[in-house]
Formats: sequence, structure tokens, C-alpha cells
Amino acid sequence: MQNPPTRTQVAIIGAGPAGLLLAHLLHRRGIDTVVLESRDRSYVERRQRAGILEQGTVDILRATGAGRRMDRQGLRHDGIELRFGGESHRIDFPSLTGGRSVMVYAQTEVVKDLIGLRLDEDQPILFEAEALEISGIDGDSPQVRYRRRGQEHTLACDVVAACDGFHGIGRRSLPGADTFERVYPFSWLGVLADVPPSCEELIYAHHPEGFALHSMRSPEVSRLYLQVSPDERLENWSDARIWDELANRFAVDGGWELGTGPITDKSITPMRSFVTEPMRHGRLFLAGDAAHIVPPTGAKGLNLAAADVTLLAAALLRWYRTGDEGGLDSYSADALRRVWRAEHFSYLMTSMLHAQPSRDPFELRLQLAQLHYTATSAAAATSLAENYVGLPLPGAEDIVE
Ligand code: RFL
Ligand code: PHB
Repeated sequence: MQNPPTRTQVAIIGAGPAGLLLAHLLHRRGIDTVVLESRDRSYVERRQRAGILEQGTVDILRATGAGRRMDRQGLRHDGIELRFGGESHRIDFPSLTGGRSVMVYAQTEVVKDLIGLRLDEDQPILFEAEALEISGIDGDSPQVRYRRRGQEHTLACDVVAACDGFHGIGRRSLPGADTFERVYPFSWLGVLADVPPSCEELIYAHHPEGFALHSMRSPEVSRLYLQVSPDERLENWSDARIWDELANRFAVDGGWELGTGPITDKSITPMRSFVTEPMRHGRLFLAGDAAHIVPPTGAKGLNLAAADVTLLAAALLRWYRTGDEGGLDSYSADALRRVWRAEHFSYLMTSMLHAQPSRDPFELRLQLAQLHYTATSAAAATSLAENYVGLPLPGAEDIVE
């Protein structure tokens, strides 16, 4: 693209799941967008992150023509396994949630699919275009100033959607917001390994030494996580030590074998909860990690991003079609209701499954009581299942034709 566009209807900052899905939903309904992304395409497509799509996220991708590869290559999962005290217990999603389930399909693949669609449809997406400033949000023609290939440009628009993640400029450009934060006293060491998963469904393991999670990316690739201390360094974790510790934390009475293989990616992620309120000021709207972060234990981050932009797309469509601002006015409150539900669920899962650094025996017994209750009570299991597969997506019916 030689001359980047100077005006659009909705300027979208960030080509993560939030920005790309918003652009896709709006384009289908005839609303013009320009996506600005500070990184290059290959970086965005390779960033290892989420792996689980809620039922509502799967439905919206499928209903809008973005789910074809997901339906071929994604793995539908009807439950998860909880391991604690040497035993394993299965939570069955469809029977507890009226038939809902989740899809194992990596964020990298969702992002590739949405970028592919955008380029096939010849819609503007500018990589290596870093938004520097958002201005004019109290008027009706805001602007985004950005730098691309050493040159500064200005993009004028009706609305700015800041989908620029936790470290973007969107949140800092929204005046008068309140923030809420909790930093947890542990991190996740995540590895990607070329070995078939040793389980059919994800395993969330509680262990006195710390939490472990067995997830997957495909029938050939496993994704595994270990709780580590926040000041832990990657160089302390040889591949052999990682496999030993995983086997230790997943051990169950009667035996279970963890397959091992070459580790192809290793990283440490801190865990935090963060929310900014409100998510809108004038013509600036925040969506996804730009507005909120959850600890990954509930697998909610990407799904919340999808929920925000579904709501925002429906509100924008209503406004462009009828001039009715009702959806835009209630966007922040409606989005935050779901955000806080997900914050609470992620916090509960995190607190139930992770070892406290103090090794407080009272806390440990509370965790085991909650795990036992979840494994044996239909009411408790239903609550976990309903939150895990995700509540219905408001706005989805309005934005899908
Ligand atoms: P992203 O994905 O961070 O995308 C934001 C994009 O904005 C760009 N950007 C800018 N572009 C232009 N100008 C600027 N000034 C810019 N500043 C930033 C960035 O380069 C980037 O491309 O945010 P988005 O779209 O809101 O998506 C959120 C999700 O990525 C995130 O919530 C999930 O990855 C969280 N998460 C999980 N979510 C789930 O739903 N299920 C999971 O199983 C799950 N597992 C995880 C996770 C996150 C993890 N990490 C590493 C944080 C597991 C891990 C380990
Ligand atoms: C992942 O596959 O990366 C994953 C799965 C479930 C979680 C978090 C991460 O809760």
C-alpha cells in the first residue's frame, strides 16, 4: 500500500485478537476500518499465547466466515480434568451447560486466519505502524498520529478503538479512569514441546509444590505450564528439570505416564488481574487487554477480547445504521459486567489451584475442600463448567447477519 489512508470510519489500534476481530465484524457490515499495528506480521502471528476458545468465541468466528480452518484443525473439548491429592476428577461440560463446550485452537492460528481474511479482502492493515497519540476524542472527528517506516502520519476517523493490549497507548489516552489491580505472588513457566499430548483433555493439577497445567496445540504438540516463583529465571530450568517437575506435579495414585519430547519454546509469564473503568471516553473505546488482564488460569483473556469487540461492533453498527447512540453509551457498563465475572472466575481458579508461597496449611486445606466440593457437587461443578465454556455473547445476534 503506497499511500496509507488518511480517513476512515473506525481507526483500530492493534492487530491482536481484539483489533482483528473488530475489523472483521465491521467490514462484514460495511463499516470502514484501518488497523494500525506496531509490530511486523510475522511477530504478531507467532506470539505464543492463549489456546482455548469459549463456545461463544467459536460461534462468532464460525458465523462470520472466520472459522473454516478452526473447524478442520481445532480440537473440540467436552471437559477438563482436575488433579489433586493423587486423584483425578473430570468435569463434563455439555451435560452441565446444556451442550456447550470449548475449542482448543491457538491464538496464533486465530490471528493468522483473521489477518489472512483481511488481506484477501484487500482491507487496510498497516504493520510496523506505531500509534503515538490519540487526540480529539471529545469532538466528533478524533485523530490517531502514528509512525511508519520513519515517517509520521495522521489518520482521521469517527471513532478510535484502542485494541492495543496492556502496554498500548489507548488506556493512557482515556482521561479520568479508575484502575483495579492484583499481582499474584507467582508466575507461569510455559513450554511448547514436540510431543503428542499425554491426555485427551486439559489437566489442571493442584500440588503442594505448585500448580501445573497440561494443555495442547495439536495432536503432535503439547503446551505445558508450571507455577514458579515470580523472580524465577529461565536459565534455572533445564529441559530435564522441567520434565521431572511436570511428572512430579501430575502424578496420580496408580500411575500415569507423561510423554516427553523436544522443547521448542520456553517463557515465564507473571500473573495479574487488572481492570480499568470506564472503557470509553467520548469517541475512544478500549477493548481486550487494553482495558483488562486476567490471570491465565481461567483461559479467559482472548475470550474477553472477543466479547468486548462483539459488543462494540454491534453498538457501532446500530449507531451507523440509525444514529442511535444507546449501544455506545452502555458499552462500558455492559462490557465491564462480563469482565468482572471473568475476573472473579479467573481469581477463583487461580486461588484454588496455586500453592501459596507461605505454604500456609490453612490455605492448603481450604483449597482441597474447594477442589473436593467441585469434584463431587453438581452445583459446584456446574458453576465451574458454565464459567469455563463462557456465558452467551451479548451483541452476537445483532452483528451476525
Ligand atoms: P494483544 O494480543 O496484546 O494485542 C494488542 C496488539 O496491539 C499492538 N500494539 C500497538 N499497535 C500500534 N500502536 C501501538 N502503540 C501499539 N501498542 C500495542 C501489539 O503489538 C499487539 O499486536 O491484545 P488483545 O487483542 O486484547 O488480545 C488479548 C489476548 O492476547 C490475551 O488476553 C490472551 O493471550 C490471554 N491468554 C489467554 N486467553 C484466553 O482466552 N485463553 C487462554 O488459554 C489464554 N492463555 C494468555 C494465555 C496469555 C498468556 N500470556 C503470555 C500473557 C496464556 C499466556 C501464557
Ligand atoms: C493454553 O493452552 O495456553 C492454556 C490453556 C488453558 C489455560 C491457560 C492456557 O487455562
